[in-house]
Amino acid sequence: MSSTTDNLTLQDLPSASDMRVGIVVCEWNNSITDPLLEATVNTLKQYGAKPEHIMVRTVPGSFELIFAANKMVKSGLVDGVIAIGCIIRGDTPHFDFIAQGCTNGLAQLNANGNIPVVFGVLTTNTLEQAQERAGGRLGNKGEEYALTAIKMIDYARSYER
Ligand code: DLZ
Repeated sequence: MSSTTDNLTLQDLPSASDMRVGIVVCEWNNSITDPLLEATVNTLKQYGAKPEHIMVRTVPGSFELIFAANKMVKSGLVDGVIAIGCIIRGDTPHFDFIAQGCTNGLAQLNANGNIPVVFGVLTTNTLEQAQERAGGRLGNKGEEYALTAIKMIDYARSYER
């Protein structure tokens, strides 16, 4: 089974003990988004985040992540936002529109907001591919989302120090 350390270095990772992290998670494909959320929260705690500093909000689908993440960014309540969703290709072009809209929307937020937005959206051809990345053969991407948030919050703070 692969792990986050295959993709990310854990060297010099800062403590998350003073970080407030917002998570927006989708109801769609919740058999995937639930384990992604769980791994994200557990990893944040493992690196020192206080449970009371982790704000979790739920939205219907990945298209709603844009609005919800934007609200969180502007709230001033958190230092970084993780958007978690899972879009699985179906028989119609809907997949492409939602995946593209969601990706572009979150990318815009990430580029233009004052705090980082982590793209925790799986886009897969099959449910099986998503399962492999949500606690299956390829690990749980939620760990990567948490570590990325910690790294990016620290990066943002480097401009304030
Ligand atoms: C409509 C739809 C479809 C077909 N597939 C997904 C999906 O695979 N993953 C997901 O997160 N959401 C999906 N949705 C719902 C849309 O994201 C959105 O909630 C609706 O279009 C209403 O805006």
